[in-house]
Amino acid sequence: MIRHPANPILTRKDIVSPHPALQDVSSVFNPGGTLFDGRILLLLRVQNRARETFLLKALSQDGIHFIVDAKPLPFIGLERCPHRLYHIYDPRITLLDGTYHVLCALDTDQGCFLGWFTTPDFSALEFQGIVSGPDVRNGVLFPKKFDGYYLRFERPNLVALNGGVKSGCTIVCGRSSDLRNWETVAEVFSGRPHYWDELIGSGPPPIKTRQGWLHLYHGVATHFAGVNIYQMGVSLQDPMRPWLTLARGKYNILEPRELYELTGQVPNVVFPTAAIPLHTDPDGFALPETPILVYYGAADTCVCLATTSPRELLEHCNAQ
Ligand code: BMA
Repeated sequence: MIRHPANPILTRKDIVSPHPALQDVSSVFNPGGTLFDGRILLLLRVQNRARETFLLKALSQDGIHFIVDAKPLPFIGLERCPHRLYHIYDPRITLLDGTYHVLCALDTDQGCFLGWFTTPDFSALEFQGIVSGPDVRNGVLFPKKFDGYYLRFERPNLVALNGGVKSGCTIVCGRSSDLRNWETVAEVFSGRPHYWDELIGSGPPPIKTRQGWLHLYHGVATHFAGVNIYQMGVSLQDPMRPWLTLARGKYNILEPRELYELTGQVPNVVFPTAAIPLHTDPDGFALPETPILVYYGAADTCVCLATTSPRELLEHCNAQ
């Protein structure tokens, strides 16, 4: 992965808004991303000094310089949510059947759920419902159907960390015929205790290549007591049955090294949430040498960009 020299490409200073809750915000990180109308669109997670969370849309021609909306993206239909909502965050965007689908984590008193939102044009996000049981995060939807089913990867939070926060060490694959009711098909893979990816969760929605689905994920090394290290890794998933793992890199492909990754609101974090291949063939497969723009949250404080290509990611999957 090559870090962009302009990193961090978005910081709290880029949030300029007349909105009273968006004055002098604390952080902007973990953005969802997609191509939209010939441009790169990011949905930024913005946290203010009351520790409230907002999603702001940002658009760019070159993927580096962004124009950020002055107002938070409105939500439609949140009154249908049966639980009190504290935070809607870490959006993952998938274009499917002509609609943009956004899966977010929802913090409630009953736990963290996956929330499903849709939009045709990013003027607002329409809440479609809670689409998981409690204690699930990192939901990523595949951009096509498989044998009549929609598929997603998700990460149940079954591990209690210090301080009671729940995390997880196994990514599972769910399927659904209506995007609303989901059942687990299979485990995808688990964390590797004692190594870089002890706890894991999917990053951006997987990228379609001729070899299979390139799947970026985050791994957490917890064995340094208080200091969790969030890194990025890659696996290759079967083209037709993506819960099958064809290859998984032994090494992380990005780890906190730069100051903006090492220090901040949560130190030692690189957390990928968007990966955009710039060129695909007519069947939607990413071209082997096309740049992939990977957007990640650094130290839960700012947004960074690293680039790679399908060929390089495939090499990393097979590195032993
Ligand atoms: C994870 C999520 C992310 C966050 C990361 C590092 O569990 O909460 O939103 O970026 O921890 O703090």
